[in-house]
Amino acid sequence: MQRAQCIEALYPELHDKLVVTIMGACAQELYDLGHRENFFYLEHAMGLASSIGLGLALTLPQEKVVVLDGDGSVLMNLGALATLARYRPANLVHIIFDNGSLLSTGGFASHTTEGITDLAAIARGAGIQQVTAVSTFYDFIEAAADAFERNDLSVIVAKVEAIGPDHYGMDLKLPENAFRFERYIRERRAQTAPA
Ligand SMILES: Cc1ncc(C[n+]2csc(CCOP(=O)(O)OP(=O)(O)O)c2C)c(N)n1
Repeated sequence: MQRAQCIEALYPELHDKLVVTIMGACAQELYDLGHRENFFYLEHAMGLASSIGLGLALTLPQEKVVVLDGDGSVLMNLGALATLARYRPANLVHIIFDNGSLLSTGGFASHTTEGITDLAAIARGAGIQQVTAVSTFYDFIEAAADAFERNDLSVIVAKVEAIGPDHYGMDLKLPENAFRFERYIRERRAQTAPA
């Protein structure tokens, strides 16, 4: 299973959700499908995409928040899983694409390579109730559909091949993306606020 294929399948479902991705390959794959104002690509701050997602989910309970993460990034900030479990925002879906690799910076093996570290087990041990580990495209689609419908914190660990885009480059710098994302949220809140 390839992450790009998974993201492409998710894409139509993401139009009404707040989406936070890690940097590099994952961000590029989503961006290449067509940027939307509800997408935020967290550059540089490895390991913090789920922390940003948690903050959004807690402060915007009417929104569904989707975090697209990577194994290397999650390993950089494992405590975030315990924090997610503790606050358990019902509107957060955390998808970890586990390619066993730090792909975006050259493809060095991560701790999940060859089954050494089991991120789904860590998420369960952190106290997250809804954790699904998948390795086929069909199971991924089913797990994502369930998580999007479920009103509970959900984590999906998707084993994917260590394959990324053949190019990098987004015409959207981090500050511009952040300002526009914030404006999108503000305008959406104004539209949906009770009169
Ligand atoms: C604290 C920190 N260390 C290192 C980097 C450099 N870096 C950027 S992306 C990346 C790899 C990310 O790996 P993963 O989350 O597994 O995603 P993948 O690239 O495999 O899609 C690294 C090491 C960084 N941005 N921040």
